[in-house]
Amino acid sequence: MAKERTLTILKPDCVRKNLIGEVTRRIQEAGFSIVAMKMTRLTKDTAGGFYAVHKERPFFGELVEFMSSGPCVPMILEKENAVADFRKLIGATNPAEADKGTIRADFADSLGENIIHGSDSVENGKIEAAYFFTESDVVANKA
Ligand code: FUP
Repeated sequence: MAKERTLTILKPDCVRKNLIGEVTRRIQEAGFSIVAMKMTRLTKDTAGGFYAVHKERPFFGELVEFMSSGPCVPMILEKENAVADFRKLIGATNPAEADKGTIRADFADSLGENIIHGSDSVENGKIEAAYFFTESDVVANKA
Protein backbone atom coordinates (compact mmCIF):
# COMPACT_ATOMS: atom_id res chain seq x y z
CA MET A 1 0.00 0.00 0.00
CA ALA A 2 1.30 3.49 -0.87
CA LYS A 3 2.25 6.00 1.81
CA GLU A 4 -0.27 8.74 2.44
CA ARG A 5 -0.19 12.01 4.32
CA THR A 6 -2.83 13.39 6.64
CA LEU A 7 -3.10 16.64 8.57
CA THR A 8 -3.81 16.63 12.27
CA ILE A 9 -4.27 19.45 14.76
CA LEU A 10 -3.86 18.97 18.49
CA LYS A 11 -6.61 21.46 19.32
CA PRO A 12 -6.51 24.20 22.00
CA ASP A 13 -8.17 21.91 24.60
CA CYS A 14 -5.42 19.32 24.04
CA VAL A 15 -2.76 21.98 24.66
CA ARG A 16 -4.60 23.40 27.73
CA LYS A 17 -4.90 19.94 29.28
CA ASN A 18 -1.15 19.32 28.89
CA LEU A 19 -1.84 16.38 26.61
CA ILE A 20 0.54 17.24 23.75
CA GLY A 21 3.02 14.60 24.91
CA GLU A 22 0.53 11.80 25.54
CA VAL A 23 -1.38 12.31 22.30
CA THR A 24 1.83 12.60 20.25
CA ARG A 25 3.09 9.39 21.90
CA ARG A 26 -0.05 7.54 20.82
CA ILE A 27 0.27 8.88 17.28
CA GLN A 28 3.87 7.69 17.03
CA GLU A 29 3.13 4.37 18.73
CA ALA A 30 0.47 3.76 16.06
CA GLY A 31 3.18 4.00 13.40
CA PHE A 32 2.72 7.51 12.04
CA SER A 33 5.81 9.52 11.11
CA ILE A 34 5.67 13.22 11.94
CA VAL A 35 7.00 15.01 8.84
CA ALA A 36 6.05 18.57 9.88
CA MET A 37 5.03 20.04 13.24
CA LYS A 38 4.65 23.44 14.91
CA MET A 39 2.83 25.29 17.67
CA THR A 40 0.73 28.21 16.48
CA ARG A 41 -2.46 30.10 17.22
CA LEU A 42 -5.20 30.42 14.63
CA THR A 43 -6.87 33.77 14.05
CA LYS A 44 -10.66 33.77 13.77
CA ASP A 45 -10.28 34.34 10.03
CA THR A 46 -7.95 31.38 9.56
CA ALA A 47 -10.09 29.12 11.76
CA GLY A 48 -13.16 30.19 9.78
CA GLY A 49 -11.38 29.40 6.51
CA PHE A 50 -10.22 26.02 7.76
CA TYR A 51 -13.79 25.06 8.68
CA ALA A 52 -15.48 26.97 5.81
CA VAL A 53 -17.44 23.83 4.90
CA HIS A 54 -19.40 24.33 8.16
CA LYS A 55 -20.03 28.08 7.63
CA GLU A 56 -23.81 27.76 7.56
CA ARG A 57 -24.04 25.36 10.51
CA PRO A 58 -25.33 26.61 13.89
CA PHE A 59 -22.14 25.60 15.69
CA PHE A 60 -19.80 27.51 13.33
CA GLY A 61 -19.38 30.56 15.61
CA GLU A 62 -18.49 28.44 18.64
CA LEU A 63 -16.15 26.31 16.55
CA VAL A 64 -14.23 29.38 15.33
CA GLU A 65 -14.11 30.83 18.88
CA PHE A 66 -12.76 27.56 20.25
CA MET A 67 -10.19 26.92 17.52
CA SER A 68 -8.79 30.45 17.94
CA SER A 69 -8.95 30.39 21.77
CA GLY A 70 -5.34 29.32 22.33
CA PRO A 71 -2.34 27.64 20.78
CA CYS A 72 -2.70 24.45 18.80
CA VAL A 73 -0.21 21.97 17.34
CA PRO A 74 -0.69 21.08 13.67
CA MET A 75 1.31 18.18 12.23
CA ILE A 76 1.61 16.45 8.89
CA LEU A 77 1.69 12.69 9.41
CA GLU A 78 2.84 10.01 7.01
CA LYS A 79 2.00 6.31 6.94
CA GLU A 80 0.44 3.72 4.66
CA ASN A 81 -3.33 4.27 4.66
CA ALA A 82 -2.78 7.32 6.89
CA VAL A 83 -6.16 9.03 6.45
CA ALA A 84 -8.37 6.08 7.40
CA ASP A 85 -6.00 4.69 10.04
CA PHE A 86 -5.72 8.07 11.73
CA ARG A 87 -9.47 8.56 11.89
CA LYS A 88 -9.68 5.12 13.52
CA LEU A 89 -7.04 6.14 16.08
CA ILE A 90 -8.83 9.37 17.05
CA GLY A 91 -12.40 7.97 17.07
CA ALA A 92 -15.77 9.48 16.16
CA THR A 93 -16.24 13.27 16.08
CA ASN A 94 -18.54 13.03 19.11
CA PRO A 95 -16.43 11.56 21.94
CA ALA A 96 -19.58 10.01 23.45
CA GLU A 97 -19.78 7.85 20.32
CA ALA A 98 -16.06 7.19 19.93
CA ASP A 99 -14.77 3.63 20.37
CA LYS A 100 -13.10 2.76 23.67
CA GLY A 101 -9.37 3.42 23.65
CA THR A 102 -9.50 6.09 20.94
CA ILE A 103 -7.95 9.50 21.60
CA ARG A 104 -11.28 11.33 21.61
CA ALA A 105 -12.97 8.70 23.84
CA ASP A 106 -10.15 8.93 26.35
CA PHE A 107 -9.54 12.70 26.44
CA ALA A 108 -12.32 14.78 24.85
CA ASP A 109 -15.05 16.47 26.89
CA SER A 110 -17.60 17.28 24.20
CA LEU A 111 -18.45 17.29 20.51
CA GLY A 112 -17.33 20.92 20.24
CA GLU A 113 -14.05 20.43 22.12
CA ASN A 114 -12.82 17.09 20.88
CA ILE A 115 -9.03 17.33 21.33
CA ILE A 116 -7.85 16.51 17.82
CA HIS A 117 -8.51 16.91 14.10
CA GLY A 118 -7.84 14.41 11.32
CA SER A 119 -8.31 14.99 7.59
CA ASP A 120 -11.14 13.07 5.93
CA SER A 121 -9.33 12.55 2.59
CA VAL A 122 -5.84 12.84 1.09
CA GLU A 123 -7.05 15.75 -1.05
CA ASN A 124 -8.48 17.68 1.92
CA GLY A 125 -5.33 16.86 3.89
CA LYS A 126 -3.28 18.71 1.27
CA ILE A 127 -5.58 21.73 1.37
CA GLU A 128 -5.55 21.73 5.20
CA ALA A 129 -1.77 21.32 5.41
CA ALA A 130 -1.37 24.47 3.31
CA TYR A 131 -2.98 26.48 6.17
CA PHE A 132 0.07 25.74 8.30
CA PHE A 133 3.01 24.53 6.23
CA THR A 134 4.86 25.07 2.98
CA GLU A 135 6.53 22.19 1.17
CA SER A 136 9.92 23.25 2.55
CA ASP A 137 8.63 22.69 6.13
CA VAL A 138 8.17 19.00 5.38
CA VAL A 139 11.17 16.90 6.28
CA ALA A 140 11.92 13.33 5.31
CA ASN A 141 11.49 11.29 8.48
CA LYS A 142 13.84 8.35 8.40
CA ALA A 143 13.20 7.25 11.99
P1 FUP B 1 -14.32 15.75 11.95
O1 FUP B 1 -14.21 15.35 10.51
O2 FUP B 1 -14.32 14.58 12.89
O3 FUP B 1 -13.35 16.82 12.35
O4 FUP B 1 -15.76 16.37 12.13
P2 FUP B 1 -16.57 17.49 11.34
O5 FUP B 1 -15.83 18.00 10.12
O6 FUP B 1 -17.95 16.97 11.14
O7 FUP B 1 -16.65 18.65 12.40
C1 FUP B 1 -15.57 19.54 12.62
C2 FUP B 1 -15.66 20.09 14.00
O8 FUP B 1 -16.87 20.82 14.16
C3 FUP B 1 -15.70 19.04 15.08
F1 FUP B 1 -14.46 18.62 15.42
C4 FUP B 1 -16.42 19.71 16.19
C5 FUP B 1 -17.34 20.67 15.49
N1 FUP B 1 -18.74 20.20 15.46
C6 FUP B 1 -19.62 20.70 16.40
O9 FUP B 1 -19.22 21.50 17.25
N2 FUP B 1 -20.92 20.28 16.36
C7 FUP B 1 -21.38 19.40 15.42
O10 FUP B 1 -22.57 19.07 15.43
C8 FUP B 1 -20.46 18.89 14.47
C9 FUP B 1 -19.17 19.32 14.51
